[in-house]
Amino acid sequence: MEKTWRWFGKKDKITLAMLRQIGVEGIVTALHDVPLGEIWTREAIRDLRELIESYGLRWSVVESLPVTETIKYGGPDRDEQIEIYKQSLRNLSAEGIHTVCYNFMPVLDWARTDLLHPNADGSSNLYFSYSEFAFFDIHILKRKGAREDWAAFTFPEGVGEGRDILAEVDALAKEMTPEREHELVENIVIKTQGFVSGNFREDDEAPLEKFRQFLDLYAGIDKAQLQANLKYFLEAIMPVCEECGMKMCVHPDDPPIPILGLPRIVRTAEDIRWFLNAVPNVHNGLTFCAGSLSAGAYNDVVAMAREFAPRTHFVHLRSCHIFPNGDFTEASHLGGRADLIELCRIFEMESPSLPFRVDHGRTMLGDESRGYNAGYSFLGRMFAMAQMQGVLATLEHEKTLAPLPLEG
Ligand code: DNO
Repeated sequence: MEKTWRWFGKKDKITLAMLRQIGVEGIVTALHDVPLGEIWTREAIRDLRELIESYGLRWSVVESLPVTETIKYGGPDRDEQIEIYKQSLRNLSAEGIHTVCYNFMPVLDWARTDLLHPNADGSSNLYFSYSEFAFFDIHILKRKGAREDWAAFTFPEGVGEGRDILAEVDALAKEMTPEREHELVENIVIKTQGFVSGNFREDDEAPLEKFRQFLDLYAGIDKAQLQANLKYFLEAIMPVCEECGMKMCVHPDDPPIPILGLPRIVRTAEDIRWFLNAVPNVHNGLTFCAGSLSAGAYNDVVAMAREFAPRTHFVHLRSCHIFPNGDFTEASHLGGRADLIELCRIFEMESPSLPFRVDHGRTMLGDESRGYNAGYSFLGRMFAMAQMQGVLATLEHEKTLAPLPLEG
């Protein structure tokens, strides 16, 4: 597979010169300065592409070309926004970039409650606590219907047995400090969203108010409607994708559970089967994010990789560990539920040129004070990248070994 790395553009503290030294071949990036919903011009794309190429690297994947909320909830200006999207796709293809990762998650791009959850060895990982997230929903966001939704929430089979989220939220409310409340808003709305989604910015003054307005846009939008809107979007852009050889790859919902009363449509094998069949075109594909999928106890990640490899255009290598109570954390790239070694074998067999990037990674050895984006450390990700390079080199080596004799 092609070894790529998510780089956040000229402002990223991790430079292209650094990436060259650690075995990166391709860059995954976006025009982060273009406001949401505006055309990515050929000039701006070329500018960034040439910068990347001047370091001996290539711009392999766009992550993300954001799909604006109006396309997701089916607002009055969605056709206009789809036209803009198509033009950006044409411009990217004219500059030689042919893989685009996007997501169809309403409002929130991804969610964690703790960005520096300590590991026993002194490093830290991202973490998702159901009770803290429910606390945020009920007491901080004060979403209408939140308490009822959490009262009805059930964990998937095998985890969270006997857990009473509302009782935990009430206990949390007694011990909550203004600092921890502030931190939860930072973690859920600002630090995880500011650098990726375009809906929220790091300097937003009233992020919760904005959040509520976004949520209101989805009143009455259920799973079937959101699926219909994804199909509408994909059918509209497929002719352009065919014409210019563009591979679209939707990112799974992270975490793969229903949250904030919003519909989620890329959580399970059944969901993925649905959207691949709804628009049965090879240009309509998947970002196989092993991390997002492995956070769902119902997902057999290896079986899913086997089934969906032919329609996978981009791979995120990351693995989650689910605790018996249902909370999850991001595990080592050689541990957790995702079995990244087997996934490398499956995807390498499918296509040796398929781009992958290590996703997230530990925060370690001083990463925490260097101002990197949440989940995108340098040393932690480099460590994970080295582990994956080792796995891939081993697989490559195995191919050249003479087969063992059948007997003896
Ligand atoms: C988080 C990322 C996501 C992803 C987008 C793709 O770390 O995996 O932000 O890039 O959802 O559109």
